[in-house]
Amino acid sequence: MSHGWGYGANNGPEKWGEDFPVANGPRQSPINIVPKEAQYDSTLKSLKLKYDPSNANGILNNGHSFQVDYEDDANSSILTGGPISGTYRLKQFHFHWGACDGKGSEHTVNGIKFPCELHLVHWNTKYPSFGEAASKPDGLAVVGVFLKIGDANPSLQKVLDAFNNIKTKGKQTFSRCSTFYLLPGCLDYWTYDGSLTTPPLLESVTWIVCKEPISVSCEQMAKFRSLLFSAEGEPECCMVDNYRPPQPLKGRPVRASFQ
Ligand code: SG4
Ligand code: ZN
Repeated sequence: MSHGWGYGANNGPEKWGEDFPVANGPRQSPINIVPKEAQYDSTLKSLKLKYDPSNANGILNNGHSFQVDYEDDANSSILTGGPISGTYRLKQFHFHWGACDGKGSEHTVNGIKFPCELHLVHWNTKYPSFGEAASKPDGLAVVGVFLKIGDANPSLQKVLDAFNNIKTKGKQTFSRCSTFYLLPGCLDYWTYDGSLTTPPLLESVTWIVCKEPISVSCEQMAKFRSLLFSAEGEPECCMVDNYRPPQPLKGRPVRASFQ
């Protein structure tokens, strides 16, 4: 991987293990979720997400995805309940998507891929910072939400409107793009112990994958695909297929919050 990791033939998920041996570790993500093999766990609590859109800090094209960063110096946007104990703070959210609608999600359900998957990344406030939490087994909790083609999603529009300013790698816009409520109506979820889905692939993530998708229109998906992996002045390379395929379960239980 001479030019750093990415999603291309020469630096994509198949090659990540060369620089990051944990790629073949015991709790890698994403996974294929097989609903009939998930164990209903009546002790799982309901998810409590309290998000303050006014502490969204700006949108960044990091050359792998784009992310909306949050100020995380106070408990303004937090996740509690669900499979976790304590309080986890929202750090950022980002997406993974395909070149066409038949692929793009990282998790799959019965082998089925969705066109896009949203990840809301939180860190455990029992640690002093995101950086410290990111290497602890209970350091991070990521809520995954599938997107399926349907009506245009008004909550996405504010983010999409910023895309002209973050077309290339390294671009950032500080417009306080507020008002996302990007969660499905029903918060039933599957949960399992996993990892970051990009290098450094740290095995520190409690995954919480929502059963119910949210909607996105074809036109909105087309806008995602107009972003570039490449930096300004480099040959243009469309930001598509920025997902890692499912990894071996290796005996891990997948629990369901619903019957
Ligand atoms: C995306 O590349 C994000 O933009 C990254 O955010 C994120 O890394 C990475 O995905 C992995 O996160 O939920 N898919 S994932 O496991 O959150 C981290 C940043 O680079 C460390 C900040
Ligand atoms: Zn992600």
